[in-house]
Amino acid sequence: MKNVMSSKIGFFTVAVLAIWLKSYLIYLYEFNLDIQNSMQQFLLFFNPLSSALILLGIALFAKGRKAGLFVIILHGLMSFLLYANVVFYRFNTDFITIPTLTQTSNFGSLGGSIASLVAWHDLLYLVDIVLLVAMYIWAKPNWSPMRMQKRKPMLIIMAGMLAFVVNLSLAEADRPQLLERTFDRNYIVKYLGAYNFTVYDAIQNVKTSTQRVLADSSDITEVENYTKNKYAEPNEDLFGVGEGKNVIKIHLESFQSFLIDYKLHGEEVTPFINSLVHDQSKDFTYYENFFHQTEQGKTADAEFIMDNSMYGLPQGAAFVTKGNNTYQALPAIMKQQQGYTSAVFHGDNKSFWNRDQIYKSFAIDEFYDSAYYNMSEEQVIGYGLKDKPFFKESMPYLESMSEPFYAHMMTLTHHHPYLIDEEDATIAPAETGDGSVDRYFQTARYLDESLEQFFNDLKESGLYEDSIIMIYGDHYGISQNHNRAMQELLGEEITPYKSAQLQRVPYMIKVPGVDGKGTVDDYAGQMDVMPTLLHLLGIDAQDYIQFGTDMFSEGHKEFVPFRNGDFMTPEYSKVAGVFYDTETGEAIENPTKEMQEMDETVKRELELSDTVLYGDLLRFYTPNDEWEPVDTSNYRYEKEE
Ligand code: GP9
Ligand code: MN
Repeated sequence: MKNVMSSKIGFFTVAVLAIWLKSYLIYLYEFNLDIQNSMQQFLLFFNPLSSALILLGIALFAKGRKAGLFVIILHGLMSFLLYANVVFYRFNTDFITIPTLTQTSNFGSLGGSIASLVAWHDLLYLVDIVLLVAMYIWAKPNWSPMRMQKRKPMLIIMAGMLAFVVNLSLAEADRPQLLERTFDRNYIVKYLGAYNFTVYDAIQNVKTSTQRVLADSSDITEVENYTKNKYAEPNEDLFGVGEGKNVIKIHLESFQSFLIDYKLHGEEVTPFINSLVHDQSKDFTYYENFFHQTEQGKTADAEFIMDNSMYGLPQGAAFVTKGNNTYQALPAIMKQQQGYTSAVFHGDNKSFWNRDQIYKSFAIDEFYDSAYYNMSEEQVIGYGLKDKPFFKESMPYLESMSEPFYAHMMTLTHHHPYLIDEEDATIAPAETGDGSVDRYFQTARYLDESLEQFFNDLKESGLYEDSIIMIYGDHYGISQNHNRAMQELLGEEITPYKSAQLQRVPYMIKVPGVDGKGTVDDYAGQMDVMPTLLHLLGIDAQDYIQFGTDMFSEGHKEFVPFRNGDFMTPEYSKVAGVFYDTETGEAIENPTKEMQEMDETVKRELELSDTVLYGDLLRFYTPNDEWEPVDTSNYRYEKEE
């Protein structure tokens, strides 16, 4: 012991081991990080090391005995950051982010109860600090008063960086695009640790605030001119027909339109959904040329687009990186204009995709996340709750909502890698040898059955008849990495053009009192859903900044931009830089002027949407006299016990 302590390096080593061990214990006992495999288990253990080496390593540049003091100070700061997260987590089941620190409302409610969030056993988290101080006092006289050769701390910091690179590569192997796609705070802490998460969060915030500071109120004018010009007047026969009706919006996870009427082993894969498409009772209208417009934010992008009629970002998820912007979202408009209450139902942790933050800006009243459901082992698979228990257990919550309501039901089981328990599989897998493609049909069948069960329950509860019901697919489920298997199943070559065609997702809608039109072939995208719904409710979409147009309107614009700049129209389309005849799929060598202009329009539309998000421009925009900016402090998604 004396030997170890007789050198600064020995003291430093003890400090590193202490913070490493403490961090790991806190991860295990204080946070619920949902470790799913041994790689995640290993990374959870490994991740504090790099931060400890780098941060405490810096202290060793200090002269002589002071180095020890700096080690203690940095160790103390790391401990403080970690402990602050522990306390914050106990209340919010989430980690501290810079915006949460500045939102005093978060702490307002926390202030009074902070005492109740501190536990006696927390004193244990101080033990290492006390020990380090004692050791320092005791061992310091033996230390050399000289500055350490710079080489040593340099080497230590480099070792820390190396550990970080190894850590990040292993994390990316387990969860590709971990940082680019900005999934979930839980994931970053699980894979990279609480300290790296803070650094990551700080970088994100500097980026965001610079863009925001550079924007001013005149920037919104150009956007407003564009959207007002694109706006399509409501169809007179339908304007307001749905006023005061409950709205139930159902999310079909990863559901692509090719599943509709698809037969595997001679059986329909989704007989119930097919029956809605070929609806004999004329309830539903089905859009066969409806496309998702999502990017890396996947589900979150779909939600974002459909509730704001704006594009997600080219990189990452707007839900996460623009989670504190000002919005004039569908739930807020419905609430302010017609007194709707709103809720989202989803059997996953509420912080995934930063939902628990951004939903406040959308003025979503209730968020029934996994905390509201029975998440026992047999009810859960993959990301979270299985769809059948999800719909079942949602019914009482749905029935308890005050009317009129806007309810968003988000399924989860039909999600990559399409895991399914044997007892839930009612169709044999496909036989391409590509596991996730083969199972895709099984989880689609399960989703189909769960939807049928939900429809039966809606009918029984009396909610079906008089509600507007919308069903949509959020994004593709089978990526281009699976072209070989898809080729086999679809019996045709998957060219880039065909891949773009496969971005069709279902959209169907039932409006009480209005006959469904069966299958319609108009081209539309997720962007168009919000103005369509607003007009059905009798709210003019014109007041708001929206990039989509009412699908039922005569003036509906039939071009569907994709987030990467490609687009579809009924006549021609652009895919990966090449124009095609949409009908024949033939490449067009000499695009007409109209096609080139469309290309420009699409680019401009995407850019304008991005400026709104980057500059947080809606804070400068007042839609109409009645509009009240959303006060996020009115919303909280903690389940009351
Ligand atoms: C997670 C779920 C899945 O809560 O919404 O998201 P995805 O991976 O499809 O974006
Ligand atoms: Mn999804």
